Amino acid sequence: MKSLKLIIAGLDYAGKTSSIIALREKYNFYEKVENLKPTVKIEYSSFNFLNQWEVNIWDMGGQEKYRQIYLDKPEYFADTNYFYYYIDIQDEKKISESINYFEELLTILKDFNYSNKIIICFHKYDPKLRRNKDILERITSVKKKLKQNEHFEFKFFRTSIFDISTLSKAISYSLNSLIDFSVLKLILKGLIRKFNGNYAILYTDSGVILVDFYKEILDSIEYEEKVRQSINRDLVLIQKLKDDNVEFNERVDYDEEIKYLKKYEIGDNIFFLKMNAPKMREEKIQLLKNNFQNFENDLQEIFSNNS
Ligand SMILES: Nc1nc2c(ncn2[C@@H]2O[C@H](COP(=O)(O)OP(=O)(O)OP(=O)(O)O)[C@@H](O)[C@H]2O)c(=O)[nH]1
Ligand SMILES: [Mg+2]
Repeated sequence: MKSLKLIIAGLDYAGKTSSIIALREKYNFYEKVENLKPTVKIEYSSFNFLNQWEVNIWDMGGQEKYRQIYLDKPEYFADTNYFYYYIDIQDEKKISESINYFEELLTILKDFNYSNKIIICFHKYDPKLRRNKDILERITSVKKKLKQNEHFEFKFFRTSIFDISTLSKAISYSLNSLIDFSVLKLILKGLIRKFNGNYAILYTDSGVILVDFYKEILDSIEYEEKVRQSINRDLVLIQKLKDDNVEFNERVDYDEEIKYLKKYEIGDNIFFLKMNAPKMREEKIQLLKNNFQNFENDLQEIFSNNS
């Protein structure tokens, strides 16, 4: 297996360790997170991605005394594959300190020729704050202050432990670029067209989003909210199936729309494909299931070429 180094940095209390726990557990983690102590220096954990990569996570405790240690010894940042920077968007008082620290780290990353995008998470962007004017203005103003230069490209996310889909999207952004999924993306697009679907998402059994495709809808705030909630339900379900070791093959929900989730086992990997579509006749549902069945071959092809 290939090793990857993923760093998560930011000031103390930004929510780094909480996010790692929330992403790993997906439900019933709130108590654990509420009582978290500050991370002492660096906490290491690792994560197997598709049985091909061992992703080593460096959760860099952000208290001042630890930051000083890292800045004095930049080697900590050598050979970083993915760099995530957390900014607590609720804490206005610490924003400028956070930007300063970020800029010091950028200098170090530049010296080590860090080459991927820098991922910036505006964290604690909780669902109830989504239309909060102060927070939105703060995000805009921080973005302006962060100096993008010829060395780096930034990618921004708004994340919260109260919406796991936001965390999954942030981490998936890096991981799903490791494999070329363009063929699968086209297939999902085709499925959406054929069944007039709203969206189709391919997950790993640890909740990484490998490929997703959304039908474009103009009324996007409401639509986005619906998609987020749907992804959160999928992520919790997929995690529970794993935690409780439940036999599962497929599931169709007939609400006001059809929701179809199917599990695939390809070699040692487990995947789930989800599609939401408007109500359809029984024959069409059967056709949808046949199409999902065929998708197994497409997965097989991608993963036999990549292993
Ligand atoms: N409202 C809100 N609170 C959060 C969120 N994420 C984390 N927190 C809270 O923020 C506090 C600090 O979180 P930690 O994960 O310990 O922060 P950290 O960045 O790891 O801090 P250090 O280890 O000192 O660097 C915890 O009490 C969490 O409950 C979030 O998305 N929203
Ligand atoms: Mg921590």
